[in-house]
Amino acid sequence: MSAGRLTLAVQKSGRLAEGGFDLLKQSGVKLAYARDALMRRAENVPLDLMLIRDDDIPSFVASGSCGCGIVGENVLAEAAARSPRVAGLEIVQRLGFARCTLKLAAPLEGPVQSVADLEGRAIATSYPALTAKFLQERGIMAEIVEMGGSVEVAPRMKIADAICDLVSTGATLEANGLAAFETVLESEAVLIANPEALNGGGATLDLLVERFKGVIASRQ
Ligand code: PRT
Ligand code: ZN
Repeated sequence: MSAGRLTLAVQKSGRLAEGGFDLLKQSGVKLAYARDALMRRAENVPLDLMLIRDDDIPSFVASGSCGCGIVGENVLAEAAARSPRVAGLEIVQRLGFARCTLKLAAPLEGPVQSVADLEGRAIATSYPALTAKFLQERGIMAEIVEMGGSVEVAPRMKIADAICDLVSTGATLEANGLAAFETVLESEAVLIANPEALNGGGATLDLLVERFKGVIASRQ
């Protein structure tokens, strides 16, 4: 990490990577040819990208390995519920892409049709901390079954009675005979920063935010 250069954590590949690279490109950031799988250097701005899994972005920024990062609010909120250091990070700018909603859903015409019906049931999710917080706030006692992916198959496999998962078009729920009955969190990609880890790149962060705002405004 050379002095004066800001490090931005971006998802290596996936939905956030796509939107993040588009935003950087439209903001006029030119990336040098990739020699390194982990780092990409910008040619015309004192900025280096660190390419990692989205789930790792909050802790990389909170630890100061990166000054800022582009992450989904869903991943940020789950990490914040587990780590006070992540909870202390600030959202610098909402980015308006990768929109989705964390929802509770259950089989159509099954015994679970509402939040109250979750009492004593099992809920499969990749967001255990957010699900637990939601249930606790409503005084519901339920079992949380943590899954790394394919959460939508859990009711059919009798692993759980309901799920708490991300929804964008709703096609996955429909294909699995599930219906959403409650929203836990609305999410979009956000730019987060750690003011103590800017490495002298505060002006670069300001420049990025200004350019991001311009691109977002031009999309509306
Ligand atoms: O490898 P890595 O860990 O970095 O990637 P990943 O597989 O965890 O993430 P990825 O690329 O799938 O998603 C990254 C982020 O994109 C998420 O954390 C969200 O912030 C955002 N996002 C937006 C979504 C969706 N929309 C989305 N639809 N993430 C996942 N989905 C999945 C959802 O889990 C479900 O399986 O798509 C399915 C539902 O989609 P619909 O359209 O059928 O409703
Ligand atoms: Zn992930």
